[in-house]
Amino acid sequence: MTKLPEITKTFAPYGAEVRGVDFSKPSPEVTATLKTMLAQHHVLVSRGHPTPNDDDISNFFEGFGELSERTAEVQAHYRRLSKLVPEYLENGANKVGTRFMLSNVEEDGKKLGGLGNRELQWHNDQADLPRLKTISCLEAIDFEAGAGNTFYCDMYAALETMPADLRKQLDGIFGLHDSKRYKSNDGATHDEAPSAVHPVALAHPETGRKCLYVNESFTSGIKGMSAEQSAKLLEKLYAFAYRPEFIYEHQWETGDIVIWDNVGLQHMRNALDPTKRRTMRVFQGVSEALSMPGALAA
Ligand SMILES: O=C(O)CCC(=O)C(=O)O
Ligand SMILES: [Fe+2]
Repeated sequence: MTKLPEITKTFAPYGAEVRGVDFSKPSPEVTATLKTMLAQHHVLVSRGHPTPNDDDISNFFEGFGELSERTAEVQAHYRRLSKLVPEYLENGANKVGTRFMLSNVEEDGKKLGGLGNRELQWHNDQADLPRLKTISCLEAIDFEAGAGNTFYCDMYAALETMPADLRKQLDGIFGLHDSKRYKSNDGATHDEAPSAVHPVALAHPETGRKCLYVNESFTSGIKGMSAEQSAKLLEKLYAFAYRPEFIYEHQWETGDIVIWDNVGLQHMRNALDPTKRRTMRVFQGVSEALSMPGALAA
């Protein structure tokens, strides 16, 4: 019988440490258990396990849905991104479909991964694509204490605790998302950016629970509203949502594998401390469902 993972510790205001995830042995029971845990805890931290290899972790996530990195949209997205941030794909196998690395470390004149020490504002990964990426995952390959943590914000809680008059304004409206605001290292913008339209109050495709789905990195406006109206509403929503009681700060340790619900949670990081090493392996996770019928055509 498959041994099922267990929660060994919970964090505040959410997040949990999970023991017993063998990434080399995917099984439907393990996937189902982790999905239930994610619905409850949102962020799962696997700590103190052997580092899985790339193939194992890909097989493991395949149990959850279509691997995001294998979808045509994501491959096109990373091809564009690699023009902007070439080192993003330079982790030994400079092609789409392998692991991406994020790093502020340079060895022998070669960057170990992308993004350097750059700050990242609140976002859902790939919110600028029509297919929702339901799960995201990062592994700390080399993390020096104090290099820079990752922060998560619970957008289910944000939607559910919002004043009723503000919440009501969100019914039936749609956010416009693209990565034009994503800047390259030299400040150039992302002109060929893809775009997507998603409901502002968006239901998680599997649980049906609704969350607030606009974010300060990708959301350029609200469909059908003037720039001024959109900016005003978005500002109000962000002021409500990005507040301390909804935020979990993940304090990384080398070897941590963190899996999170990338629909109901947003994440960000501050600019990193350039004097401290930080290298993360990015697992693209899975992106299976469209946020609404017709989203691909949007
Ligand atoms: O480095 C981090 O803490 C987060 C990275 C991230 O959010 C991203 O690459 O999309
Ligand atoms: Fe991200």
